[in-house]
Amino acid sequence: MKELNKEEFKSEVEDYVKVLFRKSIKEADDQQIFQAVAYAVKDFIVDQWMATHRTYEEKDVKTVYYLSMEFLMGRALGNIIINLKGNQAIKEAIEELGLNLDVIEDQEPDAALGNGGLGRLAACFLDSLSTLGYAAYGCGIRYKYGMFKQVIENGYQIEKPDDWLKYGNPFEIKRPEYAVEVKFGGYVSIKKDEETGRNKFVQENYQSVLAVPYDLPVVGYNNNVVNTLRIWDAEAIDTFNLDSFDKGDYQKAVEQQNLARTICEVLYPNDNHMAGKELRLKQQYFFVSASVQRAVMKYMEKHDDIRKIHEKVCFQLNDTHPTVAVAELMRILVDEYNIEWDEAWHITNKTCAYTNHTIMSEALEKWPLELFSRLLPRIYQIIEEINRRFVLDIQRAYPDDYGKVERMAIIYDGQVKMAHLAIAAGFSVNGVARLHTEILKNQELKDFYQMMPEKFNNKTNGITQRRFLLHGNPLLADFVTKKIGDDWITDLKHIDELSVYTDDEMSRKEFMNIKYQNKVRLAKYIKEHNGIEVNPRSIFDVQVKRLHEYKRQLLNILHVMYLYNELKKNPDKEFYPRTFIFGAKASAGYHRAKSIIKLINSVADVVNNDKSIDGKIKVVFIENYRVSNAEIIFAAADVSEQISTASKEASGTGNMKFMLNGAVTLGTMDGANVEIVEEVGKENAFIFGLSSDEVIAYEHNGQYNPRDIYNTDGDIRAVLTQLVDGTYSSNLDEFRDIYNSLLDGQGGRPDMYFILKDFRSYAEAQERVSAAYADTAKWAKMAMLNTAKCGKFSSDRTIEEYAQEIWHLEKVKVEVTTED
Ligand code: NBG
Repeated sequence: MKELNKEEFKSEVEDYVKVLFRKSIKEADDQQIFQAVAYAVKDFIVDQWMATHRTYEEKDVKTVYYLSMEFLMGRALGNIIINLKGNQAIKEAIEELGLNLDVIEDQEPDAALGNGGLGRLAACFLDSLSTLGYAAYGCGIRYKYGMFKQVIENGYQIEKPDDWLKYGNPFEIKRPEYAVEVKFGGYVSIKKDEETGRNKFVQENYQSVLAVPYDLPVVGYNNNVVNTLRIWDAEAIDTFNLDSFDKGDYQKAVEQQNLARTICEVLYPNDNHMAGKELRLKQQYFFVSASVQRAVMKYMEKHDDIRKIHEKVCFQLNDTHPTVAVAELMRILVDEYNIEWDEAWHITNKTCAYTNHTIMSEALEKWPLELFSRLLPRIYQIIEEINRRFVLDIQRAYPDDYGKVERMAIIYDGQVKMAHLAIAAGFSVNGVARLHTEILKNQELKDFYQMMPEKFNNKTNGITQRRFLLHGNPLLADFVTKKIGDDWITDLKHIDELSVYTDDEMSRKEFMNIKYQNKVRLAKYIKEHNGIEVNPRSIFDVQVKRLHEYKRQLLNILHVMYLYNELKKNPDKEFYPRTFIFGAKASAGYHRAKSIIKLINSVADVVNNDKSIDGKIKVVFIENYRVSNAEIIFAAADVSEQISTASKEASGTGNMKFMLNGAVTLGTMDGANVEIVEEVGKENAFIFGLSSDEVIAYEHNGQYNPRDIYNTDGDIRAVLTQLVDGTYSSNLDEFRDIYNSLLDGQGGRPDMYFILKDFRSYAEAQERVSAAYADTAKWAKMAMLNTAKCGKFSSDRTIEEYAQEIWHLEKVKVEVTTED
C-alpha cells in the first residue's frame, strides 16, 4: 500500500486552492477548501485507480457489472480517507494547515442517487467489492438532481431540489471517449444484409441521445484497489450540423435535444413503488443500453469470440429496474453479431442474474405494451419472441394447466412483466434475506420456483462496517480495536471476540460511556437542527428509514400517543424517560405517508411542550434523513425500531447498522430481523407481533377485522379518537384519512398492515424494553452483545457469497508500480 506523505499532501492542498480559486488557504471559504482537499486526495488515489485497471487487464479477470438505477453513496471524502488508512496523516496535515477535517467533510453534499435500502445496498456492495479485490463496475445514472432535500414547514414535508453538482464533483472524471449512442422510438424494418444475405432488423426514424460516462473512484480498504462507479449522463447528438438539415430534421433535432435534457434530470423519489412513468422507462433503457454496449465493446477489445462473453462478464440486475439488459444483450448478439437466436439466448442466460428486493405488489414493474413498444420497438420485438418461446416451455412442462401461462407469461394482459423476464432470462434469482427468499419460493414466485428450482438462492444483505462503524462511530471503533485488534475492519467475524468482555464490568461501563458520548453528539445535532432539547440520559428509541405504511411508523407514533395518555392518567407512574426519534422521507406523491409525517410532528408539538409530563417523553423528527446524518444517528441509538408488518420487509439493512452500533432490536420476525435474532439470541432482542405465516394466512382467509379491536380495547379507541377530535390538530380532518385507513383499510380490505392487531403486543414489548433498560448492567451486556454478534451482517460476507456462488470471480492483488 502506497504511503501518504504529509508534507506533499499539504502543499498539494495549497496548490489546488491556488489553481482552482486563485486564493490562499486563508482566503478560501470552506467549500473551496473542501474542493482543494478532495482534489489532493484524488491525486493520491489516481495511481491506484490506474494500477487496478492495468492489473485487471493483465490478468484478464472476469468482471461483474452491477446494474442499478440507484447508488446511495453519501459523502466520499471521509470514506476515502478512512479506506486509505490516511486518517492520521491527513488529519495532521489539515490541522497543520490550520483547518479542521470535520468541517471540511461537512461541506461535501451527499451523493444521494438513491431512495433507501436498495440504493444504499448497492453502495455498500461497491465498498466491499473493492475491499475484497474483485473486478467490478457499478453502472448507473448521473442524475442532475438526486433524492430531494426534505424541509419540514409547520410539520409538513416540503421537497426541495437536491442540486448536488452545484459546485462540481471533484471526484468524478468525464470519459467522453467512451460515449455511446442510445436509440428510442421509430420503427423496425427488415433489410437484407449485404454480407450474410440474411434478413436484418433495423430501427429507423428513431431519436437518439449520446450517453456519456462519468467515473467515480471506489476505494478499497488498504489494498490499492480502486474500482469504478460509472454513471451516465445524456448529451444531445449534434444533428444541427448535419448536411441533411431540412425542416423535418430541425424538428427532430430539437426533440432530441429535449430528450437529452430530460433523461437524467431527476431521480424518481419512489421507494418500493412503481409510478409507471414513460420517462422512467427511458432512464432504464438509457443507462442499461449504454452499460451493456460498453461492456461488450470492452470485452471484444481483448477477445475475439463474443460467444464466450459469459466467461468474463456478468450483469447483476439490482431489482427489475435494469431488466431490459436481457433484451439489449440479445439485440446486440442477434442484430449486431449475427448470432442465431438459440445460441444468443444461451449466452444471455449465462451472463445475467437477478436480485429480487421486494414482494410488495405495488413495486412490481409492469409496463403497458403500448408504451413499451412505442418507446423501444426493437427491444419489444425481442421480448415478444422471448415470451413466445417461454410460453411454449411452460406449456410443455404443464400441458394441462393453463393457469400457469396466465401466471407466468412475460407478456400478459397488455403488460410486460419485468420480473418474469428477469427470471426467465437469468441463471440466478436471489432474495435478500432467508425469510424473503423462502416467501419468494413458496408464495410469490412459487410457479417459477417449481419450474426452475436450480435458479433460486438466498443472499442475505449486509452493510459495510467501514462506513457505519469505523467512520460513523470512531469512539466505538477505537474501543473495539483496543480490545480485539483491527482485523474486524476487513473481517467482521472477528468482532465476536468482544463477547468475552460483556461479562467485564469495566468494559461494559466503557461501552456505555461511548454510547453516552454519541448520544450527546446527536443531542447537539438535534438542538442545532430542530431546536429541541433532548436528554442524553433518556432512552434513544429510533426509527429511521423511508416512510412507508408497511414499515409502520404509524404504529410507533400511535404507541407514543398511548404512552402519553398513560402518563397523563398516572403522573407518578414509574417511567424511564424516552426520546422517540424519527427520520423519514415520503415519496412526493404519497399522501398518506406525508400525513403520517405531519402526525409525528403534531404529536411532537403537543408532547414536547406539555410541562406536566416533566420531559419524560420527547418526540423528534429529524429533517432530511440521509446517509451523512444516519452515521451519527446509528451511533447514538439504544433501541432500533424494526417493526414492519411481517413478510413485507424483504431484508432491511438499517437493522444491521443499529446492531453494529450496539442498539437493541425491537422488531417483528420479518426480513433479516429473523437472522439478527438468531445471531444475538432472542433474549437480546425484543420481538413482538404476528409472524409472516400468520399475516399471509389472514391475507388468504380475510378474517381480520380491526373494528373488533377498536370496539373492545378502550385505550386503543382513545388513541384513535384523538386523531380526529382536535387533540393534535385544530383541523379535525387533518388525520381523518389515517383514522379511516386503520379501521376500514382500502378497497374493501381492512388495514393490510395489521396495526391494531399488533398494537398490544408492541406496547408490551416496549414495556420490556423499559424494564430492561432500567437494569443498567443487563442492558449494557445486551447492547454490547449486539455489536459482538453482528459479524454475519457485513456486506463483505454478502459479496463473498455473490462472488463465489453467482459471479465466479477471482480475487486480484494490485501493486502500484512506477509505471502508474
Ligand atoms: C428494498 C427492501 C429492503 C431491502 C432493500 C435492499 C426495494 C425495492 N427493496 O427490505 O424494501 O433491505 O431493498 O435489499 O427498495
